[in-house]
Amino acid sequence: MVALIDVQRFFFLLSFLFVYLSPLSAFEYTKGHIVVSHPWARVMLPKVKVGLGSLIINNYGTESDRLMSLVSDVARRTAIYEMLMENDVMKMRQVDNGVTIRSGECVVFKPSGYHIMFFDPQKPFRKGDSFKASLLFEKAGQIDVIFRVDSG
Ligand SMILES: [Cu+2]
Repeated sequence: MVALIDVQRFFFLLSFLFVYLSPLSAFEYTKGHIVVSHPWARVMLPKVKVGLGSLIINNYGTESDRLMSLVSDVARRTAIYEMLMENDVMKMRQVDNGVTIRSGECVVFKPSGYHIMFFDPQKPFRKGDSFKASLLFEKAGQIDVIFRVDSG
C-alpha cells in the first residue's frame, strides 16, 4: 500500500515537472477539443521566395474536425500542401479540402507530409523570428498561433 502511494505521488510530481519544464508547453494553443502545438517555420536562404512551416494538431474531441486554411500577414499567400507518392514519384500538391483530424487523432505536419507554404514573405525567415498566423477549423473555429523560426 505504501509503495502504491509512493508511485502515485511520483507520477503526480512528474506530471508537474512536464507541465513546467517542457519547452513545448509554451507553444500550445487550445480551443475546444483542438490543441495546436509547436508551430515552426524553417530558416530561409536569402533569395528563396517560399517559406515552409509545420505544426502538430491533436483532436481530443469525440468528433472529427478539419483544418480548412491558414492565413498570415507574413507572406503574400499561404497554403496547405502535401507531399505524396504518385507512380513512384514524390509530388507536392496543394490541399484544397483541408486536413481532417479524426477524433482522438494527432496529425503531425512535416516537410515530407502535410506542410504549410508561405509564398513571397515580406523578408526571408531568420532564426529567432516569430510571426502570427490564424488557423481556421471547421468546428473549433479560428485559433491564433505564433510560428517560431528555427533551422531544421
Ligand atoms: Cu511544399
